[in-house]
Amino acid sequence: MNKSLFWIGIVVVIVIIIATVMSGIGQAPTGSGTKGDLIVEVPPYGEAATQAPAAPVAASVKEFTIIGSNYSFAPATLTVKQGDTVTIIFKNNDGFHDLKIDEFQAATKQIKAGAEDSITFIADKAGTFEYYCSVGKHRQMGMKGTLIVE
Ligand SMILES: [Cu+2]
Repeated sequence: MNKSLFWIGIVVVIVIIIATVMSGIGQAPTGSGTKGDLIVEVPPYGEAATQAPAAPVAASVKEFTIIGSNYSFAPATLTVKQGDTVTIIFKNNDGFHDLKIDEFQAATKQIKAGAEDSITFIADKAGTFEYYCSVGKHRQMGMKGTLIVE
């Protein structure tokens, strides 16, 4: 009697495991771990779970800090990938400056020494672009840099 109860117990456990696995396959990968480790080991579920976050990785967010002074930017070259969301934090060390990139309609405010402003844009065009200071003749005096979108 005890022995048959034992086997009924085993069958019940197996049925519960199968039911849990099947429900895991049927569900969209929500990423919630409420079903426990058992679900993670089922290949269709595991692959879906690792593919889900892959989409946002393709277009990444790049953040740079550019220091402005009389009359240059540092760094003077930035390289990003096409499609990247680019944020430039412009910190002005001395003088009165801004930072503009015409092709992406991106421009900081004109700011005093010690101030900072930032711009964010999507680098949706490949090529080589110039960022520059639009105050006075600063651009002609060399206050410019190169943005490479590859
Ligand atoms: Cu300037």
